[in-house]
Amino acid sequence: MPRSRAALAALALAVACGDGAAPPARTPTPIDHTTTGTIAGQVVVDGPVPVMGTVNFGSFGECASQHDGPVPTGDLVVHDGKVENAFVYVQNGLGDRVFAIPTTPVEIDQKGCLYAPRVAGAQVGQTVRYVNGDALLHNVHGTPKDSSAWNVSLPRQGAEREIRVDHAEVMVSVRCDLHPWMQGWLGVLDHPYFAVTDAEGRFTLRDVPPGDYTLAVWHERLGTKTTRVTVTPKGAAETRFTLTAAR
Ligand SMILES: [Cu+2]
Repeated sequence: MPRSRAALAALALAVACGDGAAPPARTPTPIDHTTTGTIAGQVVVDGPVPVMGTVNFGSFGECASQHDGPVPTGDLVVHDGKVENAFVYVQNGLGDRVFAIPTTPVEIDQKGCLYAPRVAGAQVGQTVRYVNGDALLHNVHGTPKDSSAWNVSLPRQGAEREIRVDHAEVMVSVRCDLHPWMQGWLGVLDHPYFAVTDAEGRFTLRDVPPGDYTLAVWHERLGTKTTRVTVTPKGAAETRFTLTAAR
């Protein structure tokens, strides 16, 4: 192969592999905010729900000592059938619209050897800032399937590291390799229409262009589900997801 062709091939390979750098900014599609509406709703669970376990801190007394008594694992927070920490997002229907990447970082703390929040969302290319609120070493190990993994060390209280995820993925698992119970989840989308349910299982997506959408929910223990929802001009669509606990 001539040298110039070899160089071109090497360049093409380098571009194809990527290096985790932020993709070039694309011009956002204009949205007519006078016609946008909302999608609101609630995530509930039908039938009996297993009792959430408690964290086994093992020999990590410096983690256990930050809490008064047993600490729930956090993977199944349900109050009267209302599901907290479910991730709700528009899965389909936005067409080829391009959305601006928010300049505000998503911040996730590590406090008492737990991720706070446990479930979070970010846009592709948005800064996600992991902060260490504990006076001990944590690492943050994210393992997306479609983007580069990251594994950053946060050796002391107040330390922080920022990452970005290159491709949409629901959900990305985030763990600390030192403390095996530490589990976080990051939902990454190429648009801003996602939310994590509150203690009442509620969520609201705002400024949604009129249209027909597939709305999806993800929960780490209760699985996934989709539903169809229509947003009329200035409309307020209301929906409800009913999940079932595995027997
Ligand atoms: Cu840790």
